[in-house]
Amino acid sequence: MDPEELATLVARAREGYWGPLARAVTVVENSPPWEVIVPRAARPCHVVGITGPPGAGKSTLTGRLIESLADAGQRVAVVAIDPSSPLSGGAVLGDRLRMDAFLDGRPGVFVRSLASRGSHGAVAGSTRNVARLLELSGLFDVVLVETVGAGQTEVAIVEVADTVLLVTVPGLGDAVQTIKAGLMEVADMFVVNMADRPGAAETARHLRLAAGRTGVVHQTVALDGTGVAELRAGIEERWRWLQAEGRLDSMRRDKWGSDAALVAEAWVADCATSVSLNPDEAMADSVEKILKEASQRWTR
Ligand SMILES: Nc1nc2c(ncn2[C@@H]2O[C@H](COP(=O)(O)OP(=O)(O)OP(=O)(O)O)[C@@H](O)[C@H]2O)c(=O)[nH]1
Ligand SMILES: [Mg+2]
Repeated sequence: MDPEELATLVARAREGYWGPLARAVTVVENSPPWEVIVPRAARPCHVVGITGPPGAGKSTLTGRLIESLADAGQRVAVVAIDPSSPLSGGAVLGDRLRMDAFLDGRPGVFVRSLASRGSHGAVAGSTRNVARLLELSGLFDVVLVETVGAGQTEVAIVEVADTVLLVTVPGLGDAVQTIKAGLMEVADMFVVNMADRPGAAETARHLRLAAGRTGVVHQTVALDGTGVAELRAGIEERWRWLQAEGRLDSMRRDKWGSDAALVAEAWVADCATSVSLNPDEAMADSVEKILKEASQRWTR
């Protein structure tokens, strides 16, 4: 995308026009991550990734968090990644409805669903750019990114999130599953949602042990908002902690490197689709062909 066009849209958005902001988001969303350069924002905002197994209550909890943050005078942008699977396509509208239920008459809340078209790597990369764009607009204090399901997209969101919130539900099985998914290591805060169900305290204990830290496990009932104020306070506390002593800056620097690696990976995967390979040749030869194609097509 033309950087000037993006700058114009962002400038209009800064004047408080939701239309240009929505258009800029669409442009960035639809551009492969290697084609967009989102300039660094002068003022950082807290990017919070909300992830966890399907059906854990992420959208419901996100809605509650929006409400709680907006009540506290925070301006919030929300990005929800829609499932690309036709089986779960119905969740798209469901997500919107549950989120919109909290938006009536609340200025400063921008909610956007992104379709997860294309390869995982490209989608994750574009989503990271959308989060950066929302930060750049200067219109928000917090950007929430809800990712659906399990896998690459979910883990890749880590590269853009300052805080990763892992939402689980009561039951040892689920906790173990999330650990297996490798999310345990990347999560900064844990939520046992559906705490109205039996076993919530036990799951919280289990998570606390597995995480090896204390005080980072919250229990919520997203349905009625129980525990959400405490969760918001925890999120705000972490933001204050990150901003102290240059922690945020050094963390973002580290993540920038791994993000670049992911974008490069997505680029190579994209190029690989147009290379004809032969299963009889050595793997190294196939890899070389792909890398050659990728470097030939790279024109910046
Ligand atoms: N009992 C109970 N049900 C809840 C709670 N939070 C959410 N739910 C219900 O759980 C179901 C799934 O909630 P969602 O918010 O759609 O969960 P999700 O994690 O966003 O789901 P996906 O986006 O499909 O992965 C809905 O029917 C909610 O009403 C809770 O705290 N307690
Ligand atoms: Mg959801």
